[in-house]
Amino acid sequence: MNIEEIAKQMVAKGKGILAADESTGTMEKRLKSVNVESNEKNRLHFRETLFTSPAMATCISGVILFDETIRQVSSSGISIPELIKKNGSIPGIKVDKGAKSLAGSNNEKITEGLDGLRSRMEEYYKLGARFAKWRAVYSIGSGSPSEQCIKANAHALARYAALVQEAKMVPIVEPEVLMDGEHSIDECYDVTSRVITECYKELYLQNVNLKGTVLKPNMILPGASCKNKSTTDEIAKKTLECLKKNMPKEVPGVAFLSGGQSEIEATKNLNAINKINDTSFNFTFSYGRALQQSALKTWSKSMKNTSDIQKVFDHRATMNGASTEAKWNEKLEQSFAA
Ligand code: 5MM
Repeated sequence: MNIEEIAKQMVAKGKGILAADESTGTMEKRLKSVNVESNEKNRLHFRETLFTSPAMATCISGVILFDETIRQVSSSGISIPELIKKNGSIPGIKVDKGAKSLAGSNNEKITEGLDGLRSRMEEYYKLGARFAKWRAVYSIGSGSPSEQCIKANAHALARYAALVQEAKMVPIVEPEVLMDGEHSIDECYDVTSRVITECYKELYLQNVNLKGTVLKPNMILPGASCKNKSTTDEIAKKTLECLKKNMPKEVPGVAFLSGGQSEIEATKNLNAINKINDTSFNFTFSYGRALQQSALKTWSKSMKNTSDIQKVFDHRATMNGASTEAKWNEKLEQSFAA
């Protein structure tokens, strides 16, 4: 498959991406929150339980892996990327080295990881990855994000994307405007517009083939501590408007991050966006927390009970799959029998 075909498959209707690329530090926090020790064996066990779940074939188009996981071997003896492929999904890899302090800024972040990326991409291709992910983060605050932060991160995202395409893989471009803070939904709209516009300026400059990319943005939401809450319809309307205005038509689709929304909110909002989608873009999910939270809790209670854990994960994946086609509703949500 060429990169344009892979990108289309990643955002195909009815399916979405499982973001299982938590770095060791983040995984430690997640496992600690359910009182499980974070070691290599436990991290692999949880992830393998999801990767062998029936919903992988029906609702998951791709899985983003962390460097540790792409090198691991499953209990059935095949490598993790092979296992993912066998279950009908595309293996991908997170290649950034994390958001670090941006020199000369007021506490803002720049995502690092460009040095040596060309040779790392060659290796990841050999290991089976067919797409990659790089996440930039932006906080909303007084004077933030600055032009400096927006431009520096857009440049890095575009340089990354060009290197990924050179290695015949699809870059997921993830500029995440964080939900933390008291900002309004309109401030989120404005900042996200500036961030996305700058990303595409840089992607053009670096000659990235937009048909072979996927955008992974935040939805347009009020800050988590904002007093004025927004309705699902308002979130959907503003998210669609923002992306319509700032995304080039060539991009095949969008795979949203969940960014701290609850599992149900993330599903509901995606469904509402798809209900009013009048564009050529496919809107799907690339959720980490909003796909894994309940499954992680179930796993922590009884690691050996694979069928219960997979039931919980399959339900979430199925609900989000339905949302990509605007077919989700409360009744469907309640259909889950634990
Ligand atoms: C799954 O979490 C990803 C990796 O996080 P760290 O590098 O901080 O360990 C993260 O990039 C994720 O892919 C996106 O933020 C989407 O995840 P959510 O949980 O926001 O849907």
